[in-house]
Formats: sequence, C-alpha cells, structure tokens
Amino acid sequence: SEQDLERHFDEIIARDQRIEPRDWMPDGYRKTLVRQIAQHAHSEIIGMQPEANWITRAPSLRRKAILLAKVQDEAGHGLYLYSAAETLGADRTEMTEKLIDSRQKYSSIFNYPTLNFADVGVIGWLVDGAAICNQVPLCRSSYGPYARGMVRICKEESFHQRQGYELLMTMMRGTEEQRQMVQDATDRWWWPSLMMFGPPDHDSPNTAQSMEWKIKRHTNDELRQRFVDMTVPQAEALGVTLPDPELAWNDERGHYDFGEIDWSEFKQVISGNGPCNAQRLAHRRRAHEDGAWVREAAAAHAAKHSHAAVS
Ligand code: FAQ
Repeated sequence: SEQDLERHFDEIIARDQRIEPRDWMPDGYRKTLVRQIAQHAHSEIIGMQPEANWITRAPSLRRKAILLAKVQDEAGHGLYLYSAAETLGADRTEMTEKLIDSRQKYSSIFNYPTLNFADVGVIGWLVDGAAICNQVPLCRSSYGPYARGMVRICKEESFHQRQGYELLMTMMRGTEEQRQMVQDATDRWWWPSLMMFGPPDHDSPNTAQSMEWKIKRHTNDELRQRFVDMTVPQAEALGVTLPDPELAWNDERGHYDFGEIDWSEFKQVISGNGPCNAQRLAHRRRAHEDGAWVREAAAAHAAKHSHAAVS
C-alpha cells in the first residue's frame, strides 16, 4: 500500500541510505529534486558564457588552453546534471525550453558581466569556491544519481578553484595595474558570490523540507558562513581587501561577522532584472535555435538506424 511505500521511503532517509530512480518517492520529493537539479544544470550551461567571453582574448596560449578546458568541464557538468534530472522523469528538451522561457531559474551569479581578465581568476576563486562549499555536502544528498554526479563535479570544481587562485597570484606578482585589476574584480564579485547561497534561512521557503528529506544537508546561511570563514584568509594571502567594512573575526562565535547583503539586488537579479539576464538568455536561445538542424539530423539518423536493426 501507499502507506507501506511511504514508510519504506522514510526508513531509507532515516538510515542515511540512498533513494534510487526506481524506488517509490513522494511527489514533492521528486518535484523538489527536479527543480534543484534543473536549476543547477542550467547554471552550469549559462555559467559557460561569462568566462567564454575571454577565450578569444586570453593573454597567452597557456591561459587560453586552461580556460577552454574549464568551460568545457562546465558543459560536462551540465550534461551529468540533465541526465540526473532525466532519471526522475524530467525531459531534457522541456527543461531547456523552460530555461529559455524563464520558467526555470539558473544561478544569480551568472548575470554579472566579466569586464577584464582578472574576472576569470576571481570567478575561479570566489564563484567556484562558493560552488564547492555548497556542493561538497550535496555528495551526501539522499538521491543517488545526484549525489554520485556531485562527487565527480566537485573534483573538477576544486581544480577550477585552484586555477583561478593561481591566476590571481600571478597577477598580484605583476604590475600595479594588474594588482588593481584583481582588486576591482574582487570588489565586484564578492557580494554576488555571497548571494549564490540563496536567501537567508528565515526567507528560504524550501530549506526546511529539503533538509528533512536530506536533499540539502545544511542551510543557506550555514554554508554562506562557512564560505566567508574559508575565504577571508585566502584574501589575506592574496593581498586583496574584501569590500566589507564590517568583516571582522568574532571570537565568541568562532566565525567572521560580515555586513548585510543587499537582498533587494538579489531579488531583482533572480526575477530577470540583473545586468546581463537578457543577454544570457538571448545567447542561450540563439544557440538552441542554431542547433535545431543537428538535433533533427541526429533524430533522423537514429530512426533510420532503428528501422535497419528491425528488418
Ligand atoms: N540564484 O528556498 P530557497 C555553478 C531561488 S554553481 C537563483 O533557499 P533552495 C558552478 C530558489 O531556486 C551555481 N535563484 O531554495 C559554476 C527558489 O526559487 P524557486 C549552481 C536562487 O533550492 C561555476 C528561491 O530562490 N549551483 O554553477 C538562488 O532550497 C563557475 C528560494 O530559495 C547550484 O544550483 C540563486 N543564487 O536553495 C559553473 C547548487 N538562490 O525554485 C560555471 C544546487 C535561491 O522556488 C562557472 N542548488 N534561488 O522558484 C542548491 O543548493 C539550492 O538550490 C540553493 C537554493 C542553495 C541554490
């Protein structure tokens, strides 16, 4: 009976075991996972754009090869995640259509422009750093295909983070102008990186239920604090200032205190009004339309092939 199935599901969650695609699951669990995984996949794909902007203008062959590889990794992450969503019954074409019609979201962070090459380094350092902080606990998420996908993605994200930090270290050893580029990029990306973790806990409609289902393992504010604590010493080692006068070690809490995030900016960006939302979606829509003939040809080829196999 439905009750037995539900009890079995609850037991798997309580024992910290994994739910697999063929297992029974509550509708809400499936829906929440599809929402989060689709949003995550879309973020990887849209997230290719800000850095790809610099591939043709990378300052050396070595930097260009590294950047190409990183952007290709992001495409790969998107594909693993779309596959994970498909195990829940989601349709890939439909997900893409929902993205380009603004019916599904992608991360707020990719709606900011990349103005100079230091932005490539700062995206690696702060954006991939925040992504790792958020995603390492997702390796223990209760849904098997998502958790396993995260293991591989996190390994690659760690490499991305290191390449960003190394790029910035190199620039900081360069000219005064290069050091200023790094500081300027840090100033622009710091607050949006903190927003990646989502709204504060008291304003996060999905957290409580997702924690109960062990889809999420920590709240948005817990992970944001972990990121701040991890990043302050890295900024010191790099020699840049984080743009927050209220940032200070709090001995009592054993954490860094930090200033108030501009949540009205966050709300604007996630409702489509950030600096690059229109550009990002227009680019994604164009790429999808330009690829139509490839999808048609692949489908025609597959159909021919399956007829041949039958006869
Ligand atoms: N941007 O109730 P909550 C990367 C939405 S890393 C846009 O707290 P939840 C790597 C949220 O969907 C970036 N929307 O929601 C990379 C919900 O709206 P909905 C991707 C946001 O799900 C690096 C509403 O606000 N990573 O791509 C954001 O419990 C460099 C209420 O929020 C992931 O997606 C936001 N920042 O917690 C790639 C990680 N925050 O759906 C290329 C997996 C919240 O009800 C280059 N996802 N919203 O309409 C998660 O961990 C969670 O989904 C959170 C949000 C923590 C993002």
